[in-house]
Amino acid sequence: MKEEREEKKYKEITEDRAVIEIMEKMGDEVSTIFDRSESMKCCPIGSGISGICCKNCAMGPCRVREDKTGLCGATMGTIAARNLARHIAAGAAAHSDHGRDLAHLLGLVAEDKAEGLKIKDEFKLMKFAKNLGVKIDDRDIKEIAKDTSEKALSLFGQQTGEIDLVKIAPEKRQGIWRKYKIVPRGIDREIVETMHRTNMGVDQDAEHILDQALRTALSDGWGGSMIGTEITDILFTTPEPRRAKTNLGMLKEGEVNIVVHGHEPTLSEIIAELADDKKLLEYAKSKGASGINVVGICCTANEILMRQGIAPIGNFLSQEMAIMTRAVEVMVVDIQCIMQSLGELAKKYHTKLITSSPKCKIPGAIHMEFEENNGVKLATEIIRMAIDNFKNRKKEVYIPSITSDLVGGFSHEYIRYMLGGKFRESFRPLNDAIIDGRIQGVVGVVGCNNARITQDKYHNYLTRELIKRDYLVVATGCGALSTAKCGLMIPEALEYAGEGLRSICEAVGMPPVLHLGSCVDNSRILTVVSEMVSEGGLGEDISDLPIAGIAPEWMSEKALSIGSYFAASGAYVAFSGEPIPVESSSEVKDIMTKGWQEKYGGQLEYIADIEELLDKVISVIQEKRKALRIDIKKERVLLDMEARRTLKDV
Ligand code: SF4
Ligand code: MSK
Repeated sequence: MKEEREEKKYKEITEDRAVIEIMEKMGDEVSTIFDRSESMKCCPIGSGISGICCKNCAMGPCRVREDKTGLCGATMGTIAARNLARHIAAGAAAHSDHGRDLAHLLGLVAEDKAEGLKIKDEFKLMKFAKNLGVKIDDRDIKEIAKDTSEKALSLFGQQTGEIDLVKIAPEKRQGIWRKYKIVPRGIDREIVETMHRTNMGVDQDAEHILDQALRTALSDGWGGSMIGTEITDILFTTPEPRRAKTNLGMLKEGEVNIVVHGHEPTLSEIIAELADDKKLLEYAKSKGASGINVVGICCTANEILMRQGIAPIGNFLSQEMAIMTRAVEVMVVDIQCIMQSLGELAKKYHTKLITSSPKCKIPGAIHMEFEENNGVKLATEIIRMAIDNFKNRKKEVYIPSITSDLVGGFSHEYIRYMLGGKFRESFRPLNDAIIDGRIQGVVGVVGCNNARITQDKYHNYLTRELIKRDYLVVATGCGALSTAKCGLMIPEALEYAGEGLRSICEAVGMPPVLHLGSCVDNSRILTVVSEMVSEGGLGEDISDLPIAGIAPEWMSEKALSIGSYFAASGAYVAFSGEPIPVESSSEVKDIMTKGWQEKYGGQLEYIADIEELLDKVISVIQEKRKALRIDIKKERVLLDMEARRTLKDV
């Protein structure tokens, strides 16, 4: 009976069998995020369900309701808009600062000042340089790279005008942004202005504040994140699909296990490459290990999965579980989504937790700072430290023997190639499949895990329901890893797909769910939808396309920035799980739904009930199909030559 109760409890916290096993075996030894989420309930004011709190000056914090203002007279709508805008600014800052580092790194690589790194995708460099207006002609590749780095960096400090990358968006979309004055002028500028405008006593009109929040979010999606994605491809290659395996079962008992975690690809790429180094392998063997096993967590995992086929062993909520297997010699973390609890947790095991970014230190961790000119040296040192730590495993390891296959790494370039073939690469086949109804639409199921919701449950449920109904799903971030863990990211998952989607996926040779990468790689989805528009047949703007985005288990401020840049780009976006922190303000909710829909053709809303959310996403897409007049299924008619001659319009 007790066991049954325990089993039930674990099923409520996660759908991941490997996490359940670890919690069952080791859960009593330590406190995990699941324990803490039980003992500490969410603050209803902060989540915006029963009230809104402002602490933007020392006369507060002021807790307000619809009928009660703050000391300065700030209304609930103003405060909710200000709070959301600040969250978006923080999310945009995180993505964009990541992009800035890569832009800086590209310049150092061009000058041969970054140890172990080189330009791996020259073709992509040319394309990106062109988009930034950098002269190409027959100039040396390193000169082009240097200028591209400088131009990309200049977008952060740009003060006026428009950031160049918005020109990738359809013309009509750019016109909408110009009409409402939300084209980003410079990436840092928009973040700073949002912080200024939301300071005590500045911008007090909710709609006006939220327009600036959208401009800030756009500077992330079409700016910082896009720079991050493009330069990562230039330096580490543009992803192509790779078969790999996922989940905690990819840790290896007899090998030295190194987990890379966070968001940056740089050091982790070098560590993954060096794991095959003969000398290091010999050193590992001399210490009793049979090999060196590099695996990943969160978006660092997505980055190295896409380019090196390295196994992601889990998403956000699995990070503590990895250490609890007692099999991890070293966990190297860089930036974002790293739980502070890892510091204390690692002390209870033999795991060495290493922080590698100059931006992140964690109490209890060893700080070994990555600098662009010490990559190989530092990676070697870390691997040797892991090997030396192998003998220190205190107790018997426990690795759940649970893995799933996956195919990961669909860049927009590869999708074009996959759809059209080597000489005719294009999005035409996708648009045609949508027009003839075999694919009903494209839905991004993206974003985090959240300890307040059963891990992976919503991601997996929605993905299954969507592919069953002939919607192609694209996934990024931790959501992508949820889907991969439950086995939906392989061609074999086509047995769960509807007939139409299956026929297209079989013809092209792709799974029904496409792994597009990490959180910054949501910018790849912007490129895909822009290309779908320019391919023709599905309207003139992103807002005409039968597409939608869902972040069903969102947690990070970055998700709010992503959701907002998609809404500002013309997509319907729904969040579930925990509410967006504006729920108490009907004024702000109206602006973000009806208001944004009218102005920008997209919107962002929270829907608690997952069935309701699914119905809403489907009805929005079906409305778009109707508006495009592709809602009625046409029978495919095969014409002979005589019948063709009678056709007037071909
Ligand atoms: Fe209160 Fe106004 Fe100060 Fe906010 S800015 S804490 S609402 S007085
Ligand atoms: S890691 S931002 S929990 S997706 Fe990109 Fe996952 Fe969300 Fe972090």
